[in-house]
Amino acid sequence: MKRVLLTGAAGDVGGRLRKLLKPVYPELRLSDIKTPPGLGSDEPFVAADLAKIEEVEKIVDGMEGIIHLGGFSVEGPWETILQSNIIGCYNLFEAARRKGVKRVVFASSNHAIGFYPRTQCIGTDVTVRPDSRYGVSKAFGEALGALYADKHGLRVLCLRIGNVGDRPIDKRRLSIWISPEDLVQLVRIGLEHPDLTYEIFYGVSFSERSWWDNSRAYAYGYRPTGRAEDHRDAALAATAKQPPDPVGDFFQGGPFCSQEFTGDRNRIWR
Ligand code: 15L
Repeated sequence: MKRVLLTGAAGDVGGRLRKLLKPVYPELRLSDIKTPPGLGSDEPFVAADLAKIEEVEKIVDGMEGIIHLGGFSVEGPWETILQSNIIGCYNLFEAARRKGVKRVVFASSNHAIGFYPRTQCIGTDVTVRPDSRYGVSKAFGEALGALYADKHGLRVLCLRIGNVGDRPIDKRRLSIWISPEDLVQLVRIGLEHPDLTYEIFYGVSFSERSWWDNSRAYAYGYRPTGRAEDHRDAALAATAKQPPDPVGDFFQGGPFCSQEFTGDRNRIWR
């Protein structure tokens, strides 16, 4: 695998991946709607609006693999989610098919399953329970990936990413944090593993507090090096300063669940 495209290269996660992946894929092509900060002369960049398929076809042309981080990365108004994450994601998979791309690693999110309670450990085979329009768009992307894998033979890995950072920043993130290095490990499984056809993994480092059974990732050789519990004291201290959030603190998706919430928590899960 040589010719790899990274969408969403101007974002925080894109910026981290771009640096870590360059030694692995020296020809890495970057794309985003805006120019990434500090672009090097050895970093080919092609701007594209994901909502315009002609532009997406140009960025995927000649690529063997795609890491698709592009789109809107938090909850937003429907029109924003529709253009960036629904139409944009469709354009990405459809352009990949038209241009003969072999593999796509799709950045899904924990918010596709955010309305599971923290008391439950779930695998990747559960019914999706999105906690936001954003989470719905990630569930849509996972379904689209399955369609293109089953119908067109694209190899697709969906990563339900928890929270990427140098360390877990609060109690919730102790359960869902992933180090950038561990994310690279998962991305490389998606781009290189010979047996992969379609899979969903959780994008999470090692955590004793995990809410997720990530055995599918381990079966493909994933061996996380990040250990959330090493950062426990600072993360718990940060949460102790935050106001209580009865809905967000109960569900895996945290504040994405409590935002705009008008339901009855006890009717969803007891
Ligand atoms: C996500 O999916 C977001 O992209 C990221 O900004 C964080 O909010 C993360 O989830 C999280 O749940 O912490």
